[in-house]
Amino acid sequence: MFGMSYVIFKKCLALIAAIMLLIVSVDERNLPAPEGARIVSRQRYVLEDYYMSNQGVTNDGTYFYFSGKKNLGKAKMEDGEIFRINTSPIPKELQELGCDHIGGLSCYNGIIYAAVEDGPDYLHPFIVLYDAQTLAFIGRYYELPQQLHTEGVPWCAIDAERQELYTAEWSNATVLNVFALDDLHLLRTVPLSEPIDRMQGGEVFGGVLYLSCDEENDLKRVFSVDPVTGTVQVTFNRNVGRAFEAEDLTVYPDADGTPVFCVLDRGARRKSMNLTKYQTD
Ligand SMILES: [Ca+2]
Repeated sequence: MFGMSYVIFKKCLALIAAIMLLIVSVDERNLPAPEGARIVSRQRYVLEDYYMSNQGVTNDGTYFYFSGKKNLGKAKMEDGEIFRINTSPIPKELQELGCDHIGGLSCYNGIIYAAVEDGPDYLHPFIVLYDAQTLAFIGRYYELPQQLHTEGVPWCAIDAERQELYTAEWSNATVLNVFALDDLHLLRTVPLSEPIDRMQGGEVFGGVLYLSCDEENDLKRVFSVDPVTGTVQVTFNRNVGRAFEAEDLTVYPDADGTPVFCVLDRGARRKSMNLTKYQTD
């Protein structure tokens, strides 16, 4: 009897998911094509997958790792299906400080580095470390200088070659913060050639920091920053439309070593997430 109920429950969920996917695809019908890049593919997440994937994304070449506000998720890159979750990843002592939001992710050497912040005063910006295999908290976190993160710490990006981790103020950022990867002490700040607004996430590829920005226009551009010189450039316009909220991004090489940019967007109805893959022209 229980078995039959479970089968019916799963079929109902699948039907609801199919209807939701149909509805959210309507929101994307008239979006203009990106400029400076083309869309390779797009994956949509609804229902419980939405809650696992609405903030952060990173990859290790085999798996995508996602964060929701209070969750972590893991998917094989080949199919994008989320198969492992952690529904209570924020350590208790950080929760007691008011930390209730996981933002952007980056990963290195089997460890996920997650930006975790409190609110509404943003007094405690943290980087919290998780085991990439299990998604379990590994017992290490680092509090970042609050005066450099007055609006929290929405993302972090690891530069494996330079053994550094980057953050910045969420909006109107004028400097890039550079930390040593081993113990996250501040090494320096690098002035940016122009301020960047509403940065939602980043990743380093080929020595360049790429950033997803939730601009208050329809472009939702991807920017690049040279972490040494601070030079800011536009990489491409996504033309996603302001009804969507741009979130984190991650980058991986295709078979030829050319970068594939994977950007998360929260859908117009805030019930779905898109992971869209782009390659530049
Ligand atoms: Ca990321």
